[in-house]
Amino acid sequence: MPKTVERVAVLDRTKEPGASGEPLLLDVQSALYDAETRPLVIGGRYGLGSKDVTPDQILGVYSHLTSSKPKSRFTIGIIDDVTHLSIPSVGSKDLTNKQTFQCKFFGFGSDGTVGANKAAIKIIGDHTDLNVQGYFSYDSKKSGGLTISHLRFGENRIRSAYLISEPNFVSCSSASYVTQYDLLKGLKPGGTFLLNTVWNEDKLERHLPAQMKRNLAEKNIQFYTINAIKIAANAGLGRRMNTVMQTAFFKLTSILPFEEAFQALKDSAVRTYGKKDMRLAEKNIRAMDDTLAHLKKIEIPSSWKNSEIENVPQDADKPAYVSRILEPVNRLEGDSLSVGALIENGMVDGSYPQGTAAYEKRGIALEVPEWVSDNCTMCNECAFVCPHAAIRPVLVNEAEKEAAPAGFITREMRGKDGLGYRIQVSPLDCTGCNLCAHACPAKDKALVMKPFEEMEEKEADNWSYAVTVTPKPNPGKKETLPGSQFEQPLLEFSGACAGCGETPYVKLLTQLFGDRMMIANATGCSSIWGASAPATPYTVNQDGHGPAWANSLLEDNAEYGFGMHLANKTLREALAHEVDVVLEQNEVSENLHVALSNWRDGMHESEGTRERAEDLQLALLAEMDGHAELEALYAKRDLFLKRSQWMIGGDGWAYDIGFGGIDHVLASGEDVNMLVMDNEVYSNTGGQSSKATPMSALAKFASSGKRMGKKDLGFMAMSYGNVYVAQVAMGANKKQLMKAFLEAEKFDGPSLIIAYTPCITHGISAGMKTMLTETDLAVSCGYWNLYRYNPDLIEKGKNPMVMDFKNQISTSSMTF
Ligand SMILES: Cc1ncc(C[n+]2csc(CCOP(=O)(O)OP(=O)(O)O)c2C)c(N)n1
Ligand code: SF4
Ligand code: SF4
Ligand code: SF4
Repeated sequence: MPKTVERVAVLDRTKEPGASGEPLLLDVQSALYDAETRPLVIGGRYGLGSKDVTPDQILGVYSHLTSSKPKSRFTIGIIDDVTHLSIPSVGSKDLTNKQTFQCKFFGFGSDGTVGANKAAIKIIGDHTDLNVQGYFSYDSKKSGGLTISHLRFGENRIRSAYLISEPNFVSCSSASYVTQYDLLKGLKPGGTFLLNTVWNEDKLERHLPAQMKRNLAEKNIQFYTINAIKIAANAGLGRRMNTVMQTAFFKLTSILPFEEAFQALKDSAVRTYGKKDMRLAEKNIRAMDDTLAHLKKIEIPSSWKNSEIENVPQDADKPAYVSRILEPVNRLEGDSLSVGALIENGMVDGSYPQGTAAYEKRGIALEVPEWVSDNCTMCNECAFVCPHAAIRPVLVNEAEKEAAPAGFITREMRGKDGLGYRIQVSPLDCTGCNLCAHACPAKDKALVMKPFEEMEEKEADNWSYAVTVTPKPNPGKKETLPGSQFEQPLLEFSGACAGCGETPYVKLLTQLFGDRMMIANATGCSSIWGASAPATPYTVNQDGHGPAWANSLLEDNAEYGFGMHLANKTLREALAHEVDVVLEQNEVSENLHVALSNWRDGMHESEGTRERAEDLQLALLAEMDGHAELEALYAKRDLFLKRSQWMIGGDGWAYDIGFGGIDHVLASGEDVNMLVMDNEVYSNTGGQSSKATPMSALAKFASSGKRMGKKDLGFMAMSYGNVYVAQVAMGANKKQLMKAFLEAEKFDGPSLIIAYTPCITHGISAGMKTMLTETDLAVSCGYWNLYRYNPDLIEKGKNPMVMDFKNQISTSSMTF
């Protein structure tokens, strides 16, 4: 280090609460302690919360070092208006070489954009001497979320280790993004914007936001559209439109002579897909050929320069958290939120308000189901299977029918005077997975998939109205399939993949027990779709009751949930002791005595727990004034209800990484419930094999076929003798699934439910719309056995093992 150095700033990408400084800072300070010209050494934190570290932040550090009184501790990339440790920014700066061509691709998770961009980098790297760079950023949703690919190409070495802020080219795979993100932010004047859309000029005029129109016109942007979905679908590629967008990219940029790029793309398709199936390669080539004919240059009307930016009226009922935190984060403006804003919105302890996924309205479906009322048998199966709670039966009374929007037709609910029934979809929350339409058992289908735009126009008001009608008492029984669906799902609009096999199970649990559930969630897909910050899909009912949810780790989830259970149990036992004392003193009214005794007798019973808890609360309220002991009981009213303790997670948790804890907790004999969503791989990390992966299956880490057979977790648990164990499969037998959930929760001891769970990582050839059929095939070919092992039956002199599948195998395992 030159002797002339007077000041040093050390940057640590960590925060060490309680330490006198971060590790690298302390090391540098120690190393320079004996230096002759001991310079001033200050320490900063950077890149926390995965924040991008940009040139202006680093320039800010230099600038700060030269200030008269530099802070000894500081932070960059965060606006800290509470401890005031952040240092001022020097304003946005892109230091990337001007010759470097920068591109941003806004994709839709699993549409192939990221893969296509990786392929583009390879093509350009292979065919030119250009330097190439790619970085891929994702939101917290599973597939169907936002992906942004940042690509740089140039003759000079690329040293820009930060995201692109001033692109030459922007591509967008989803037209719904035009209102959600500032897609043109930083796009250079004269740059190119490519939009995948079905809109023609008239519709562009109607749908593009005014700010975007202004930018396009003022910056003289070269604007192109393409209907990539249609081209991909015509070529037999479903919604995988990456090939189309990639071809358009090479056509619109001159990074490579187009003919050369075109040939390279075709070669790449043959290399990538040809090995498995030459027909797939041919479909891709057909899509490429079609692209050129359909790429359309939009002449930007000069009037767009003066587009008037409308003032969108704010919804007064919207919680502050939604408008101040959720919406800016979802607009990709989260980095501009200050520490103070988080504190003001109640996020000091790291907890998030529930039910905020309902405000996201992602609009990611291409097609949405339309209800054909005359064909409907009111079976509620559609709502039962929907992974996103985007389709529901709605009940309306006469007055609500009168007040409903014109298109809100209803069917009469037989035997329920005047009650109208309707199946209502929320187009903006639907993912277009098709499961409901597939599951609809009506002879003439009562659900037909229709284009999103059409359904959004027809159904948006109907959905808005449906969520305002008063909740009605369940006209059926909550314990039956149709009846369960009249209960409000307390898990809705999660960020799981379209058609996910996991969420319908958990959604059903919330309909049965959600108002008193405590969930410990293992890390895995369910911890991601269960809490995709900033939105939370777990929600509350009209009384403010809903599941309490938390995620600890993959390896300790059973113990984590066990801790929740023991804490609750200990507190309730102490409360029971206090109740006993009051009962023994025998100085309360008969009414309160009955309420206390009922509560005491049934404190471990799920059935009727809410009624007993409410009765006791009311009885205490009536006579507690001036009675310290009664007031003390009332203060603990949160403990009156018997909680329903669940530990949930995937097979990676249950069979592998968290197995030791599961075994320990099952052996404890305590009253807890576990749900294992067995998709037979580690899905969240891309499909690695687990001990649940069946023999010979191909998975990551088992690329030549898994050598060992699948571990029998259910059998292991059954060997304890006092554990309730069930295997279930939603598409195969919904009634058996219901029975298993109800019995497990009722069982006064540990229970384990292993649920067969198709997943996008399985690569089901017909797509996730056949998710339920897959589970059915798994059962009917004898691969997945449905059973319930209920130790309670032993006491009744019965066989505890109930096989819920037919002896006869009806499907060949090859079909499965
Ligand atoms: C101890 C530990 N190892 C690895 C990981 C990385 N990891 C996060 S989620 C996950 C996959 C979990 O798979 P599974 O339990 O089957 O749930 P799924 O994602 O399939 O729902 C892994 C390996 C981790 N979080 N903790
Ligand atoms: S298409 Fe899928 S997400 Fe949409 S309502 Fe049907 S089941 Fe739900
Ligand atoms: S599954 Fe079909 S028949 Fe059943 S309620 Fe839904 S729309 Fe009606
Ligand atoms: S379990 Fe599979 S389908 Fe569900 S969110 Fe995870 S990856 Fe997607």
